[in-house]
Amino acid sequence: MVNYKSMPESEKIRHLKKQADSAARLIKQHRHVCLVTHNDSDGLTSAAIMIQAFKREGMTYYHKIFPKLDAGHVSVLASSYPEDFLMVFCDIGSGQSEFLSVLPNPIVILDHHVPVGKSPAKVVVNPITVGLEGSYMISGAGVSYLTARAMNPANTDLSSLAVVGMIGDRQLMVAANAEILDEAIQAGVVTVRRGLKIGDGNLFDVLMRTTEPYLDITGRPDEVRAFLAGLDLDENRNIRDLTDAETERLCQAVLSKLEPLNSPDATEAAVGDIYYLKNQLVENVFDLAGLLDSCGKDDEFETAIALCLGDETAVDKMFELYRTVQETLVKNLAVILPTAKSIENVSYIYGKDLHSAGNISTTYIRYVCPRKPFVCLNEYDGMIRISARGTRSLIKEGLDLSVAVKQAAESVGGSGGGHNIASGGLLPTGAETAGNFMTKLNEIIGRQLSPDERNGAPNNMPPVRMTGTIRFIDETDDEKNEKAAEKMVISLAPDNLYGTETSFYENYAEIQITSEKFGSILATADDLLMNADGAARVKKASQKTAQSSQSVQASRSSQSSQSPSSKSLSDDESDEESDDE
Ligand SMILES: [Mn+2]
Repeated sequence: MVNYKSMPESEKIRHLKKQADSAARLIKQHRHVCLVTHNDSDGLTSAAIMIQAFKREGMTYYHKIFPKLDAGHVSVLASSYPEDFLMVFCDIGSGQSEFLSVLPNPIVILDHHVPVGKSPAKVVVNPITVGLEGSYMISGAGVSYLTARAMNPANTDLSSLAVVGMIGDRQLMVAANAEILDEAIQAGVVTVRRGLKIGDGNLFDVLMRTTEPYLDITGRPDEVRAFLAGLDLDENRNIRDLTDAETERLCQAVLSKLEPLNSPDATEAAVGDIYYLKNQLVENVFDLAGLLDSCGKDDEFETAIALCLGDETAVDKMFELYRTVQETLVKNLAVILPTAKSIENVSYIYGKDLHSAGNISTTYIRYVCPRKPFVCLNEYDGMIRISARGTRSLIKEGLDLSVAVKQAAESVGGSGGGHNIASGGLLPTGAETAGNFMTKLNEIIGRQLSPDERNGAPNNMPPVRMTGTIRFIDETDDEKNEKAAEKMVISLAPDNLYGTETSFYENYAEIQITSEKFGSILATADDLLMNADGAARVKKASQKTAQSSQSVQASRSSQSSQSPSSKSLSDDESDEESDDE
């Protein structure tokens, strides 16, 4: 048994790629495939990646798309395709081992959701099985891309679609995601620009209908106009054509609107890198991810796949659909968000026939109240659909929604699962069931977030506070002049995180992390180093494309000073380590 827990991240990625190699080998032994994918933008881009990989091998394929896989779907699959067809599941299938085991076909699963039960698949490629986070380090499209690339190195052009999947699933550019982005930049299929992380279009229009970020001006024409006038920006300008200075002005204004929330998830979702996909018909990654999501919800699967495969006739139709979906969502949010209630450990909305429950949940926890986990209960089609969301700081405090929703749902005769930060479930209908579910969920989340419970420490113990330090050092004269270490520390924005502080010195910069729990110091350090590594790699790659050598130096220096510092952190506190496990 391999111990993935203590393995460095790069090793975990290497193991994931080994799984992708096995999947690629098995796929290439088959001529006929049935591809089954999820219906969101990550699932649809996974599909587009695999379809192109199959085509390039001269394989024939059939494609099915499901929002959720149940026993009925699987029995239809079993009766529709001959037993020698390979079944490939993308961005779906990890939670359905029991159903899938009725399939006589060989199975490959390319997924990033939490595996449940013993999978009947011949090959599973899943980051969680090698100790990587499926919720933010790699998406279904990322896993599919690794497999496609293992099938043929010429498939690196498909990396741009993998980037769309990451964005669609709201993942972070860290770990495997950072590596894939790096490849996409190297391959010339993606370019990066800093700005507001929203689609292209005229300023008034995009600010009216964009819900990420959801601001106090969203959907309100007078407020949007006043906001733009205050920034001296013409409402008819295309956001893509703004100068760097204008973009910065817009970003700062949005950031200051978000400041009172004190939520790193919100600021990161609003401002940062925008990826332009040079080999896609829709270049702005936020536009393409949004378009695909709205197609998925509207059952316009074929149009979505056609667009990813380069069918120009699909573009106008999809933009129209996307705009309608966005406008409807903005209207719905204005009505629904104020109906939210809050109990001890969780906020919730209970509604009937709600559209886009997932978007409601994400918007609420990110832009209304990030302090508590949020659950949307949507009574629809004779069932109650659950959509639960957390934040990364809540995860650090012990929240695991995949476990909490599953246990609470099962206690009232329902089912559930997903990721620690975002999960879903189904309950039998009825106000009493909903009430019992919420009571149970509140109790479980309360336990998860209780410090005593996680530490296993006896009550009444006085808290011991520990501090870990990460030091970034300017090692060369060039770096000293550029203040590379200082820039790296500032770019990590650790002050947004609980219990961290930064200090700057002549030739180095430090981040101190203080906590009562050794585990959270490690987790925070791990996150920061991962982000530093990702930032350094992305920067290096984009600088290379821009042919500028300066910042490459900066990223190298910060990278090279990481390992000794992180080692000293564990050395200092090594006697505490056993408590954490
Ligand atoms: Mn996904």
